[in-house]
Amino acid sequence: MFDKILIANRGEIALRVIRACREMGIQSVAVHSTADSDAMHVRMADESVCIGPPSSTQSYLSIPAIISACEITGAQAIHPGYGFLSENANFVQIVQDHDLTFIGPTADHIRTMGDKITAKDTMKALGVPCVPGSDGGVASLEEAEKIGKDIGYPVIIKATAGGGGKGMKVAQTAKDMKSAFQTARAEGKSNFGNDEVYIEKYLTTPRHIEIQVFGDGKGRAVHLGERDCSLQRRHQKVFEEAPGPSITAEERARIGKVCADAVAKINYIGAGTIEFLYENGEFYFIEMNTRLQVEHPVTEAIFGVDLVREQIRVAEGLPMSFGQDDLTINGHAIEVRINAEKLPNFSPCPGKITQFHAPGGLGVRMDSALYDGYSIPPYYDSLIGKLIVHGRDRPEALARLARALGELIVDGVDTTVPLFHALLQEPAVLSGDYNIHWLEHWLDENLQA
Ligand code: MV4
Repeated sequence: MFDKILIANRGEIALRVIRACREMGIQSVAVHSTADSDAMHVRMADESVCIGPPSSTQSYLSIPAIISACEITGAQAIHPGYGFLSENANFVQIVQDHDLTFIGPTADHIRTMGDKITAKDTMKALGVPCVPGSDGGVASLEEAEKIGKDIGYPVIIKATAGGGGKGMKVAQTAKDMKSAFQTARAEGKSNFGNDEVYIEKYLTTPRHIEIQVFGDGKGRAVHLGERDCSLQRRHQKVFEEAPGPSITAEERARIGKVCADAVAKINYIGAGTIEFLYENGEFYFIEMNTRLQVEHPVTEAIFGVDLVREQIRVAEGLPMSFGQDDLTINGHAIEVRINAEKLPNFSPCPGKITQFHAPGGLGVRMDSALYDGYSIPPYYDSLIGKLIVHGRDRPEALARLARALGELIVDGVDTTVPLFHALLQEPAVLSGDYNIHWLEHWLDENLQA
């Protein structure tokens, strides 16, 4: 059993992990940059270590600094949270070389899923339905043009090392192929040092549906249903819900079993998310994330489980505390991401919080590292809180979200809260009838102007 865990992260997710540790009787170690000396995660942890200057590359991404912090404090394991080093296979290898435990998947699984072509090949072989397209990488424009002809336009060219929408280009017709192919390759090369690309049929109006999976690393795995994360702007999710408003119990059981069986077969350990595009009743695999995700609380709400506790348990070699038959859905949950950003352009808005009041009451969870008088530093991402509501059904969750947003006070900086008040007036949001493009279109018509 671990006595002490180091959390290689900051903000609300660091608090999330510290809370799980405390409930399990495990000591927590926070690490922080000099810009975060007064941050809530430093206050809330049992111990803290300053690991470097404000720049992430010299602090939260500094592998030597984090390993040293473990050695200084005697922490036996590292929880990476999300972002930063959470999907860095090289880091996982170094952690293990220092006889420490990485609370997450193996370096091999992270590497496999980090390369999108290898991930797709792996999932396809495991029986997971994928978007039709090239069989592996496409090395030449001639080959790309032949594939375009075979599968039919529109197609999308994706960099195998891509992420966050970078290195992704749509070719609407054969005429667009040359420039799309060359641009995708060039972006892969410049952003990720890898110009390998693959091609898929472009789905025009899908939803983004992701399946939460969890494995014990010994061939047992479960699924915890789906989240619909279609409401996003520039590949940043802003509103997530579970269960997905368009997914039936039969579809969930079917795709869920496919995903759980797939990760069981590869002895996957810990939390993972299998991302799909969902269109006309079909699921198409696109990517797998080998980490705990920002939006995990909506899944926790409807299943009544603590995913971080389970991550720590399986990292210790213990079994998961539930099997598939123990997992039943209770009600509906919605998360909105509160960012310190100024509308309409979502420009980052760091600064001093003059007043903070988190909403509460039945079915309300606010994960945030804010406090009165805290200064949001300008060096990190703009997520300052997640408001998660849970109701017996979707209408109740929506009403609770409106009520809780009304109670929330964040003064001193601009936030994305007004966006959510506006979205809760929209028939498409109220009915759940949206896709991955809906929010960007709505913003064009209602905010940008
Ligand atoms: C696609 C697609 C349509 N067809 N693949 C965007 C980021 C990366 N994770 C995959 N992405 C997409 N892949 C095919 N074959 C449309 C997108 C996409 C998208 C996906 C999920 C959520 C939001 C999105 C916004 C724009 C494009």
